[in-house]
Amino acid sequence: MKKLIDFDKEGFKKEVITNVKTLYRRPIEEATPQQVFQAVSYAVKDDIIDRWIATHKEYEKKNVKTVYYLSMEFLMGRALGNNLINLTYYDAVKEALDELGFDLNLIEDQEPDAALGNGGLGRLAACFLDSLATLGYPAYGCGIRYRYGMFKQAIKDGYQIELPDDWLKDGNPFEIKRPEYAVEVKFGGYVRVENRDGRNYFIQDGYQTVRAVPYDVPVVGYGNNVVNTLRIWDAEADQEFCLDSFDKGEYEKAVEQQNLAKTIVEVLYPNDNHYAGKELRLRQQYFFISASVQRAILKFKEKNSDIHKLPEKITFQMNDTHPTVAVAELMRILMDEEGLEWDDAWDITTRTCAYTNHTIMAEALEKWPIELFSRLLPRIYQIVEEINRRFVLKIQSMYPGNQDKVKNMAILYDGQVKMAHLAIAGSYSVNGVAALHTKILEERELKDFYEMRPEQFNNKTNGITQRRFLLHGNPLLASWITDKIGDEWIVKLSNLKKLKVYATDEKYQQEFMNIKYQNKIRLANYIKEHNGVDVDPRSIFDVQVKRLHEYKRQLLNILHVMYQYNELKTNPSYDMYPTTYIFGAKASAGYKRAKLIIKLINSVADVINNDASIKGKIKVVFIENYRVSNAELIFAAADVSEQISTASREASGTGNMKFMLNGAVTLGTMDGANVEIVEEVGEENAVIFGLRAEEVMKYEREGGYNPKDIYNNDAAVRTVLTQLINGMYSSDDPDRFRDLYDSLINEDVYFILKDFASYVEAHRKIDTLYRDEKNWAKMVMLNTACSGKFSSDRTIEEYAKEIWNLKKVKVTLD
Ligand code: CJB
Repeated sequence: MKKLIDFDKEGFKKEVITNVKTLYRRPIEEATPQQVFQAVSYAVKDDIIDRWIATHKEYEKKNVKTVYYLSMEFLMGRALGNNLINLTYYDAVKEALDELGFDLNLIEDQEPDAALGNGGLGRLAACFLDSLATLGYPAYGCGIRYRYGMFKQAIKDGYQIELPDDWLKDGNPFEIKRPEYAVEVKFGGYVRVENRDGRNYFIQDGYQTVRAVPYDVPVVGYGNNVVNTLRIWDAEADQEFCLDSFDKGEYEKAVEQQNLAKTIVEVLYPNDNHYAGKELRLRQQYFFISASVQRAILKFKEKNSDIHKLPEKITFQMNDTHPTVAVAELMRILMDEEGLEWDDAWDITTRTCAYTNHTIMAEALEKWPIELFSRLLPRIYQIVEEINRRFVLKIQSMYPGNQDKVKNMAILYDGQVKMAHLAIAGSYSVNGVAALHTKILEERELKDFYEMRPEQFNNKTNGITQRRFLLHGNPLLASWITDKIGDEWIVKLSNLKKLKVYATDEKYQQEFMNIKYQNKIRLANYIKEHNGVDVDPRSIFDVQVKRLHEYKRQLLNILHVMYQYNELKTNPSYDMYPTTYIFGAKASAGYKRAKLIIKLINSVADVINNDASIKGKIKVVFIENYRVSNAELIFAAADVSEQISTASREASGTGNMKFMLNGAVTLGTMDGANVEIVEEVGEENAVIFGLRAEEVMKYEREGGYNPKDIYNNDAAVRTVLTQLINGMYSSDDPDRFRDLYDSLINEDVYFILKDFASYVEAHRKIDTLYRDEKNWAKMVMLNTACSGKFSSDRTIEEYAKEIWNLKKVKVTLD
């Protein structure tokens, strides 16, 4: 691995020992692993801080343009290992700790995941931060310092249980509180108009305030001295809680403010691709947006005197609809605080904001009841009303008399504030996250907006960081690759294509497959330790890990397992390669059907894993508490990557890319970025099945299809469906899974039965391909070799050039 700095091993060891002493009043021999983790992290932070300061000095000196990535979610995972990797001294620290008698892997395991996100959207934000720092682009991530992150999942009697994620209980060694940058955020009250010197000023009165206090977390670039900032906001009561107050009114007000502040940042909403419409969620959104935008403007003004230059120095990139209140907040600041007129403010705002759409799922697009929105954010609501009034005039002048256009595009309609429409009206760029997704936005979901302003739309296919998901997560493969092609792939993933020549060479095939085998053993050990299930590393590891959602079709996967089990039991000539089906998924706490699917997977696992008669041909494993840290082990060990969403529904997917990078074959539908994966690796090196997006959308236009036709004509489907309600997997309560049965037989909105036969065939194909060892090795090696496009470095270069207009900065240390 590239050496950035001469690592002073002895100095580092001393610092760790001193840290244990000063933090815990203990000699290192008596320190717990958690204490060693803290001490090591503080020693690493020491190195980070110098680079952090140098980076910001450089940014200020050059007065650079900065992107503010506004996101409700940053699914960062653990920091220590990643920071060591990016400081380029992971191996050296490992050695230093060895000498002190500690195993770095075990020390890393002491760190809780920073799970400030749900799934793909939050993890994408984290990968983007890694790439921005590595490429040397000035950037802030802006989010919320949730007191409790994504819940911890336990499985009890096959059911998901949610436990609070108290991730800050031992303290977060990398963060720094910055009270000097605190700002006030106002909620509620009313707006009064005051005329001064012939101009109307809008003043919010009778409001409650919350103090937003930032915590900065360093984001270390790979081997380049750049350290960017993830700024997450905590909320504090505005007034000191005055315990001596005998004035009951004052006392109650103080308590109220304390509670308001506390509840805002209390917990991450555990919904993925679904919004619940809760008032507290809107509070969270405005809280972090107002704080982030206010702070960004203050910082801008330190170096720039003309507010009209804002678009030259800042882009606010809005990660989905969640932060789109930023459009109105920026308008508020420009008009009410900077004194600009509407047109001027609007011109600046619409050249400063940009919006990324991450989903076409209707239930994910946020719409707030006007009643709630205007009560909570009275001044912001006024501004939204005016934005809407002008926007509707524009629609009417472009399409006179066309009421449908107004209905489809207005920001305020049917008593609701439509956040996606606000985002589009207020942004200079709207992007989708994979080619197919962007096409669907342009041609269907956002067609009217696209027709009005096609130049606003663009695609930025998602990516992932190879630093975490290969260099850190799969050290064996990483060093094999470096052996073959040098280590530049760490910052230039397209180099992996140089591996193609090895894919047909038997010696290298064996090396590659041996690494896969070692990684499978590592995962098998994890499964044994956490699930108590023995799995055979020689079996096919067929993996589906992602959030549980009906559109992602974990149900299709488990129905197929049930089908295969039937074949094994009843068809003497049925032959299959031993396969371990591995699942990992959290379901939103309130998503009943998703939770029932988890129970089904575990119930099927119970029956099949305990049936000796099938001689272990099928094993089913549900990995508890799927999260970033165990994901790294899982991707490295997979043979088959299940990416089986209903075509058109998965905007992109990013797990698909992590599997590919680590040498797994995609078994998937032509959805999201799967389309581009197949384009890169070739159809012969993936297994594709099911309806295409156009076919799905055609059925939908024509009112769906009739699942009963399939039930009536396909005996295998019939048998499997019957087993959902005959007690085979729920002997204590045969009706347990009836809801799943009913959903399939009556509507099947996700085309599970429709795609079933094709899915069965796809699995047969995997089985045949896997038996041909040489060809399989070639396939998986080509998957790794062709995954270069899917680095988030490529994605970020595209954003930086085509949307943000950022310049790279070089940082040197004195
Ligand atoms: N996505 O994770 C979420 N949550 C949402 O609320 C909406 C979308 C996902 O975003 C990822 C990053 O763009 C996509 O890869 C994924 O397809 C999408 O579901």
